[in-house]
Amino acid sequence: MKKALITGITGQDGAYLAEFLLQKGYEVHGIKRRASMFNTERIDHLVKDIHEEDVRLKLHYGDLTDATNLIRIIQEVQPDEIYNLAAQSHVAVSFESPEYTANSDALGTLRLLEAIRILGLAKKTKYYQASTSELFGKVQETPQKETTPFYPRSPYAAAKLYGYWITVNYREAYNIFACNGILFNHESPLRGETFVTRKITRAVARIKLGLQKKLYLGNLDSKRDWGFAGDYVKAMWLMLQQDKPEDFVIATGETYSVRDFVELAFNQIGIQIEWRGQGVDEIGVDSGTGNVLVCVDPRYFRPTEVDFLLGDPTKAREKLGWYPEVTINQLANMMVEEDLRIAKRDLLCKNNGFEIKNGHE
Ligand code: NDP
Ligand code: GDR
Repeated sequence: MKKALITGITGQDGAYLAEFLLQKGYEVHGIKRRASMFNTERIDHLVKDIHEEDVRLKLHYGDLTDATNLIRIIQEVQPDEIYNLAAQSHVAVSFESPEYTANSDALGTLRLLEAIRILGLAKKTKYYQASTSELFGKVQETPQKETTPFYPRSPYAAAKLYGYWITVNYREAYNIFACNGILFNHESPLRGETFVTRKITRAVARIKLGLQKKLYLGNLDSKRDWGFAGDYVKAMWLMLQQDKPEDFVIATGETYSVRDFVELAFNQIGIQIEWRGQGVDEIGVDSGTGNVLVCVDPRYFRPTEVDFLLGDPTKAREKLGWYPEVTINQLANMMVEEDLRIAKRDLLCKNNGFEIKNGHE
């Protein structure tokens, strides 16, 4: 039985990848951080009681900032494949915590690769690095492909740039089977609530049920190539099944603005959004009732923005046989449906006197 180790298993991609690898018959090990509350909600359905037999998903406490801990876990597990998905993954937050972001996202990558080398696993353990379309940053060429020059525009992207190149370097220097997946934005009902698509679909559901009045957003003009996370984790696995390690762009080849996604999401509940005004005064109005549903709040603007992302997944299609299956409309639909289910539960609780935690940004 093959063994995989996933860092960031409690995140969106970790949850989809763990499920995918378990279905493929892997023994899956995951690294989770110690938190003051339970933090395994996304994978609870996959975790068996540890006292049962045939437990194929095992969790270890750890952190990408702690090298000795990573070495111990890798030594114990002896994985055939490591998927490094852990990161401080929020671009806006990286401007607030740049040093921590560099420590976990840049040096964390180095720590894992060094662990493979120190433990003599260079021939055995294949390594996947969660690289990102944020590397392209300021537009140099469109659509963006494996050979497009990088121009990072945030502490997050700069940290991931180090992660990208140190992965290439360990591949070339020590013959480690190491691949960068340069993944464009991918979303799902499991997406963190502070990323823009989920923030939008969650607001749409809560507005529909009367739990929220308005949605406040930052830059409505930026364009992203949004795919479905469930499709993208398959590409991660495919990269590690090739004869030789290479880097791949994973994208849909279509791009939409934040404004477009707002319209799409409200369409799912039968509301047409009409835009009025400009810049910070722009508002999104329900064309049926005239109610203002969307406002711009400059606090969500970033010091430097990535304006336009559009990926060219030709190499992945030709070499991995990978292509995205879920369209942007299906994606918006599945996210709004799930957020409606959650909002209905919240409303039921509220109507029965239980206050629901709403989180803060
Ligand atoms: P999430 O933010 O949903 O998940 C991040 C995971 O990393 C969580 O499990 C989190 O743990 C864990 N983590 C954060 N910091 C540390 C640390 N210091 N030590 C150990 N674990 C840590 O991200 P996604 O699932 O969306 O993304 C997965 C990876 O892919 C990330 O590296 C991201 O940067 C990258 N990426 C994502 C894209 C996307 O569109 N989703 C596109 C391109 C790249 P906890 O649950 O405790 O917070
Ligand atoms: P991104 O995703 O920065 O592309 O990084 P995010 O969803 O945070 O932002 C996308 C675009 O939407 C604009 N925006 C807002 N963003 C957020 N979060 N909140 C808002 O209110 C808002 N209003 C407008 C942003 O300015 C931006 O232009 C994601 C992460 O998953 C990274 O880890 C990953 O590497 C990249 O995708 C590819």
